[in-house]
Amino acid sequence: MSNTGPESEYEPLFQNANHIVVFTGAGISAESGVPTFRSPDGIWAKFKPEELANINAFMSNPERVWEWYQHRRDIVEKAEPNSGHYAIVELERIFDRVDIITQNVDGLHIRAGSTHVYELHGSLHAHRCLNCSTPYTLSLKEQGVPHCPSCGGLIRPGVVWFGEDLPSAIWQQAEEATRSCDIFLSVGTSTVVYPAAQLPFLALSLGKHVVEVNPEPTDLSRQANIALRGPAGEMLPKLVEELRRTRK
Ligand code: BJW
Ligand code: ZN
Repeated sequence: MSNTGPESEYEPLFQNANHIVVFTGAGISAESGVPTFRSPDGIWAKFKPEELANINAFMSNPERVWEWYQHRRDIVEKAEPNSGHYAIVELERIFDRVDIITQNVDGLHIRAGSTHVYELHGSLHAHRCLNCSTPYTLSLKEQGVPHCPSCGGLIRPGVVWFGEDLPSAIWQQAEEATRSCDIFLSVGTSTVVYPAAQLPFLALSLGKHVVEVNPEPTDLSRQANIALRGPAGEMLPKLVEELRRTRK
């Protein structure tokens, strides 16, 4: 079943649900001015992931990779959460348990005020030593790639690059939330990067109700119980409004 807007059709799905998981990707932050990865004007249209988002790229040209992340930090620091992020915060007034599993590294769910946020791919604001993994706090004055005060190793961005494992405790929490939820809401993700993309399919295999919000169809769309076609900043506030009206 697919849908073009939040109609009463989905009400029964949400009526008795207590626990909702919201799984997000770059699309939720698009309306905050943060570029997505795989859109025609997205990050991977301008840069090659193999040159920037893996450990070999960093090892062979740390300054270039660092500069690219600095540029992205600048964009994110100027950005504000949008109505989609705030609608997700509002879900906490409607459901007993709300878990946000995000692939995003921009920190906008946390800035919007969501309580339980699992950052599967790390954060643009976290850094650690490549050599000894000691966390590192970036200072504003710093130019170029910093070195670790403990061992002199290069400091790397605290994000998950291709070929790297996801942080295991966060992954386990995300999996547990997916296994125990009633509704799995997938928002603004192309659902192509694994293992994160396993989660909506795990939810489907366990018989959870899966709802997708995305202006474009994805690999998930045909299997989702409901696919809401439109931007998150419009569809999520409408969904929340409808839930407030119907779930008293
Ligand atoms: C809107 C909207 C609006 C627009 N409202 N919606 C073959 C070879 C090699 C590796 C692999 C392979 N097959 C599988 C792998 C593994 C690989 C993988 O999945 N690759 C596939 C791409 C093929 N995965 C990994 O490597 C992962 N690790 C791993 O598997 O470890 C085990 C292993 C060990 C050793 C060797 C191999 C494996 C790690 C994945 C890490 C992903 N990292 C990135 C970069 C993070 C750091 C950074 O930001 O720089 O994470 S890649 C990038 O993609 C980023 C995102 O989190 C991730 C997902 O993208 P997302 O969020 O879905 O964005 P888009 O742009 O794709 O989609 C946006 C969507 O929004 C679109 O659908 C729009 O329509 C929609 N949208 N506006 C709502 N307003
Ligand atoms: Zn170190």
